[in-house]
Amino acid sequence: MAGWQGRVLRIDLTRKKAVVQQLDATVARAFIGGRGLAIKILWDELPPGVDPLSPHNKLVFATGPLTGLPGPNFGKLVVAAKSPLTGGYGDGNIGSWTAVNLRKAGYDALVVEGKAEKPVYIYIENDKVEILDARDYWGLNAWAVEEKLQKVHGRDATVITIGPAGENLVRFATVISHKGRSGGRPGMGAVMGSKNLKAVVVKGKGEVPVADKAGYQKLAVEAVREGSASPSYGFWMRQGTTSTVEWAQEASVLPTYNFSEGQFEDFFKIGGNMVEKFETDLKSCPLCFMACGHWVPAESGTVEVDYENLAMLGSNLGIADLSKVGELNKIADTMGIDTISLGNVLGYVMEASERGFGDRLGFVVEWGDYEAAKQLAYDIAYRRGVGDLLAEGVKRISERIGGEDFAMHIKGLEVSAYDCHAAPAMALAYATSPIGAHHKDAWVISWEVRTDRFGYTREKASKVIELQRIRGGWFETFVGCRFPWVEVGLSLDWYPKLFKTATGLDATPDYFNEVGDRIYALIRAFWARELGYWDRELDMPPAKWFKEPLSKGPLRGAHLDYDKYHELLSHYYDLRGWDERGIPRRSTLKRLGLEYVAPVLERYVELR
Ligand code: PTT
Repeated sequence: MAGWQGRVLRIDLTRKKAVVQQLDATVARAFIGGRGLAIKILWDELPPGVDPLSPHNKLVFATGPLTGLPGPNFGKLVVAAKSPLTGGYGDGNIGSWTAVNLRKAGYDALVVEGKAEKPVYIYIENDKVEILDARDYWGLNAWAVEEKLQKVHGRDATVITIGPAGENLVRFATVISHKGRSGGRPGMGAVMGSKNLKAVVVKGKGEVPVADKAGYQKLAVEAVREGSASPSYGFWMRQGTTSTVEWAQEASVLPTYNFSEGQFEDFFKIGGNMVEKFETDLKSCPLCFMACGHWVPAESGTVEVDYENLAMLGSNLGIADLSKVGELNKIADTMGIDTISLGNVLGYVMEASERGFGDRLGFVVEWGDYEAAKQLAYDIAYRRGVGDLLAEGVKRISERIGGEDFAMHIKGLEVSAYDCHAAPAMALAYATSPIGAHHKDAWVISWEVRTDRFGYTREKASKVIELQRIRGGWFETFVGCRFPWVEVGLSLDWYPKLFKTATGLDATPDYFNEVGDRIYALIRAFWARELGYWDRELDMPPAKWFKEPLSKGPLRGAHLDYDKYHELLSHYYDLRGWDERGIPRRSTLKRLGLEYVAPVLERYVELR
């Protein structure tokens, strides 16, 4: 099976055992790798309804057949588990040398199960696999752990770790690598912490298998050359994702004051131009020609900033100072907390304060209060005082103290940085994302604002699916960064060609799309099984976007329409072959080769 290592490393921390399992070729073809492999493992192996923070949950680090190869940015892996934040499927895609090294060490994936008695870390060097004492590392922040582990194991040993937030089971704790990469928004860091696992350290000394080495090499060089010659490449290298602040302001979708408005008067103080002016360093994931990591001065030292971080910790909180936003970003990176969820939780607190919930919170925080935001971020990471409640995420907080209408989440995952008062397709993309309100599967908003901004058409539902197939089906399974395609317009045609030379398999766009559909159907089944029910209300965007129109700016008065949104959602279900409640039809499961799912699924929902 060229292209895949054909080996999955499984480590049971309870029994202190490591075994290597062969990767079944049929599974590899049907699910490819990354997210596909992760959901297949979680569906097949998790006891239904398992507590995500129990030893029975499994944490999957999965690469794909392109991971670790030179070419347009294949230095990433998917980290997945049942989410402690949402109770459904959770994953993230993190850039790290650990992705490359895992493949070079001879594995397509690492699956961690059980729970260690005491803090440990995993050390992998090809066939040598050790579970080592992590007591000296427990409690350290994510950056310090990485430095210390590399001192012990050498700089060629690469690290994915958690910070204190993961140890303290903050429900939106992430895993961290290379000081600026964070992955697994729906609490993958908490799952790791629940297993008493501080870090995974990998050295890989072998080769990544390729079917046609010369053919692959040639294509990879040409693809990178094409990407680097793109007219947008120069600007991208200067500002990366941070120029999205200016774009979002112009389009009235910049989250402002907890998603109450789409424009922020001081946007320019936290935007791409400011980042370009003060930039101190530029870093990239492994094997990347695009370097999205722009480092700027923070209050203490420097930090990498991205669009989501600037918007969620800046405009969304009314904080208009790059070094202060950078500092909040840095706290999130060192503590191992997702910036998007952090920005939502703090935004919720500020709005709750404004609406007179101070007595329920026990304190009041004004918009733009940076010192309070900083303090709360640390309190969340250590679950100190009110931080213990805030570490639960906005869904649970609002269920406890009220204000559900302004708790900005879908299925429990806090909303990424695009306001949807005037973007129904983006709202649909969030609502139908397989992990909750994340933008990664369908960043349809750039298309939407250029076309029929206010429409709820079938074409929009179709566009969301088209993007979900490519982003969720292609890039999350062969596992590479989507930025070459999204940001500098690298043609999608390269990927099936690269895949073919890497694996020897003919891979048409239809093949990848079908794999994507299979994964989406299986993830949906997983949600229904784990929640024990399903209802289309779970695919609804936050109430605020329907009930509270934008109060200023060129789109003043804009809001989502409840009935029309339901029509849009029905189009989406229909196009996917799902029933009117959002459950894949029996015929759809059959078409996708998922017949084995039906008998389990119908214990929880009626199949149509
Ligand atoms: C990703 C999410 C994003 S998406 C951002 S900024 W982005 C936030 N970054 C955080 C951060 O930083 N620190 C922190 N403590 N929390 C953070 N939370 C947020 O996490 C790097 C890039 C980016 S930057 C994006 S869009 C693209 N995402 C890809 C994806 O999802 N799949 C894929 N095949 N390719 C992608 N390429 C791009 O990668 P999650 P990363 Mg990612 C400091 O992790 O869980 O998916 O959440 O991880 O390697 O840092 O992504 O404007």
